[in-house]
Amino acid sequence: MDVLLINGPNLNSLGTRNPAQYGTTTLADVENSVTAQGEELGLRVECFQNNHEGGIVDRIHEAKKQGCKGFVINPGAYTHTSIAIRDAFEAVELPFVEIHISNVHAREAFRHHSYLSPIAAGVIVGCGVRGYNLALAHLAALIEERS
Ligand code: CA2
Repeated sequence: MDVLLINGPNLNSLGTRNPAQYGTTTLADVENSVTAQGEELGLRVECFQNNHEGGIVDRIHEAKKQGCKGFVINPGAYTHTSIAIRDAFEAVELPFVEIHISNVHAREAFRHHSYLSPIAAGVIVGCGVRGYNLALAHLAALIEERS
């Protein structure tokens, strides 16, 4: 695996509820699209969705051991609360691109702060699910530059 795509809590419901905020594309659609884009870029993408903070922390550490070169992550609501996920990224010392489907800055004030953004290699916000592809394109360029 070269890149791990991580989706946090509730994103398993993508495309099935709240289409006004998050659209009608399902998580499986997103994962298939990013995996196919990775193949075109010569990157093996693995996908992981988890509703638990510790599960995400564990997967970040495991990915490092598996030789992962970087991450695309939509941390969901953990964006706004999780020092543990930030610490995991600091520990593995690999680049990650943070993506949010909605424009969090146009929403409630509690969504304006991210614990991850200050250490992210890039942040994509408010571009809908296309943001996942934009995030992988940026991460691929970073990985290429570092090789
Ligand atoms: O805009 C984003 O991508 C968010 O990361 C989505 C999170 C939210 O807590 C962040 O502030 C912004 C929520 C994910 C919930 O996903 C659902 C998808 C469809 C239906 C219900 C929830």
